[in-house]
Amino acid sequence: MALLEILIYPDPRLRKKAPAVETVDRKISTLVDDMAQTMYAAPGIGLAATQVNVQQRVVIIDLSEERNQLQVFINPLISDAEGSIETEEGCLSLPGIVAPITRHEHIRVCALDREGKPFETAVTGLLAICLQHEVDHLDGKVFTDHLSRLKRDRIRKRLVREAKEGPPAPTRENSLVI
Ligand code: GNR
Ligand code: NI
Repeated sequence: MALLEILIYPDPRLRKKAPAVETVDRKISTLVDDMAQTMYAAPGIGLAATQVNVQQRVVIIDLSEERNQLQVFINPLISDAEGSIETEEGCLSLPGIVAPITRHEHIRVCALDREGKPFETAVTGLLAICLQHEVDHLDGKVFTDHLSRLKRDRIRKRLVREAKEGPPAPTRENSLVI
């Protein structure tokens, strides 16, 4: 297993649209293991391959308290999106930033599991939110793309400044709440 480097916005590599995985082979399995180690260490509840500079449609999510229920979505396709729900989203590629984002509350997703077997499931709530956030990453989008240009620019400038000056001391008050 290997800890991977997470790209920080506005890294232009976060803007690439990832192509579909053609075959779920040992390489993909290793990628999933490395992504899981990286997500658990961060810590985060989800991670898209785009964030670790791998251009492949691979997403992992673990919403469990014990951090032992990894869900793998290869080539995820969202359909039947319904309802809307607003939550404070964060992103490992935008450290220290949270903002309220509106997503669909209920979706269907079909994907391949880590064995390459197709499955389809209806998901709701935080899992639905997280999946939409991760599929956005695979399409080269980040959550600030859902905000006004003013808010997006403020966040981008803050992250550019922090990349130069180093992050602020880790006090709770440093979180930029839009
Ligand atoms: O760890 C994460 N938390 C989170 C909270 C609300 C909505 C989405 C997320 S995903 C994020 C990890 C991440 O950046 N995934 O791309
Ligand atoms: Ni993210």
